[in-house]
Amino acid sequence: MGSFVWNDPLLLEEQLTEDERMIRDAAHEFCQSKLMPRVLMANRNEHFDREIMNEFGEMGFLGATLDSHGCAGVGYVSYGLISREVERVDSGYRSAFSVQSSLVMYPIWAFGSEAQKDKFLPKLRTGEFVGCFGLTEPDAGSDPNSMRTRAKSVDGGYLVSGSKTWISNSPIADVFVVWAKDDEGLLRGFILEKGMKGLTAPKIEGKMSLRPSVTGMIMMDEVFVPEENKLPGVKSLAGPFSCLNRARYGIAWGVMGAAEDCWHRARDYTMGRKMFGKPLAQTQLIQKKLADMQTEITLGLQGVLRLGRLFDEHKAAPEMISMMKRNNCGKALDIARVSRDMHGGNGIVDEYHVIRHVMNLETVNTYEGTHDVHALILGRAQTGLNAFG
Ligand code: TGC
Ligand code: FAD
Repeated sequence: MGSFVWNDPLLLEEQLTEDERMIRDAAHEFCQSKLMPRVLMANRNEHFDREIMNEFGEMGFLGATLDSHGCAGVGYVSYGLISREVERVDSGYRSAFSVQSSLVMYPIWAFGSEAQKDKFLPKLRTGEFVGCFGLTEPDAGSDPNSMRTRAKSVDGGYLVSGSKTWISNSPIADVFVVWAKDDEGLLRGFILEKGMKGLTAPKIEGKMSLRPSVTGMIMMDEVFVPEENKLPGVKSLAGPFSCLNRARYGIAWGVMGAAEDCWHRARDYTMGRKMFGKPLAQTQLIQKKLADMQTEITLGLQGVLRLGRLFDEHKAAPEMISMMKRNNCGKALDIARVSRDMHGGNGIVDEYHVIRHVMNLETVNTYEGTHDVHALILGRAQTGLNAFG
């Protein structure tokens, strides 16, 4: 019989290639030494340090799966491993990384013209430019097809009008990938640039979740967007959804990092804290909770590893991604809440970190398709009956 590794029960380590382990180790070292020391005050002050984007760029994280314009061209398991290390620190930092990579660089790379790729990808890769992705609107969240933003055809381009809300990075963005319907009602993607007349991106204040990430609106009042800034390769919701597939996959890995942080902190805390004359970790109830965390995280990681391999073989289906995004976000949120409880009163103090993960994971369970919306996607796929609309 083999031996049991408590923090890697099914030996994920052995399932990774040498290159994947190296990328993971470099990401772990960077995140713990550069991001972790900043996160407490960033969360307290609701502040995103813009410099982090340049540091991500130096590490080669941004657009890492793309294979042109200086991007690293790594596989999807490596992308997932980076996401897990970043979110082990904070979901807000992972948000900044995944929006730039999967929701801004990917659509330009996949649907953009050569001129668009040459103009935007190099600066997005280094973090010199920050990008954002505008799909959600005040009255179109889970149902993006009901969006009101319109791109009216005019001489030389389009006049784009409408408002997007809950947009990660928009207040600090240089590049805005915005989705709008054209005169024929077809869904199109446009690259808006900071400084265009009629374009503003006010910050949303007072978030109690994802505080180290900046979130805002995109207000567009007849913004003239030249023809050359339209993404030529998109004319339906399949465009933005193909970006969401990648971001949701990264989230499914990322939340396992946040969950692991909560689990390890709960184990350390309950081993060190004595109540009724013995360590809390020596009680049956605490051990059951630790065993549940260990099991769910192990299964969740095996699921995303398998999905990552399928991604690299071009066999990943959207429903597989819905399953892992939904399961891993829901399980991570449960684990964070239980870890908070196991820390007793200390669990509500930011210096113990778990309450921050609880607050963050409330958002992660909601964005990129809510927990219930992914259930409906899976329900539709297995019954053939559409519960939407
Ligand atoms: P439906 O009829 O299902 O599909 C319309 C068209 O889209 C295609 N499609 C997909 N293509 C690729 N991948 C997918 N996952 C796809 N899902 C759908 C579909 O084939 C069809 O194509 P075509 O060419 O035939 O037109 O559309 P519906 O309107 O019934 O959609 C329903 C539903 C619920 C599936 C969908 O609207 C949904 O997923 N809603 C959730 C919305 C969402 O995820 N929003 C995310 C906003 S961005 C964000 O949250 C970023 S946070 C990032 C961060 O900070 O980290
Ligand atoms: P709603 O769609 O109004 O849903 C409310 C509730 O109703 C949910 O519980 C949902 O599950 C439920 N519900 C909806 N439809 C059904 C149904 N048919 N049957 C049963 N229940 C249903 N969007 C972007 O475009 N870009 C971003 O960068 C971005 N970043 C974000 C950052 C943060 C911090 C947050 C909070 C959100 C972000 N979003 C972004 C938006 C996010 O994707 C939406 O919040 C999400 O899709 C849900 O939409 P909604 O908030 O309008 O909720």
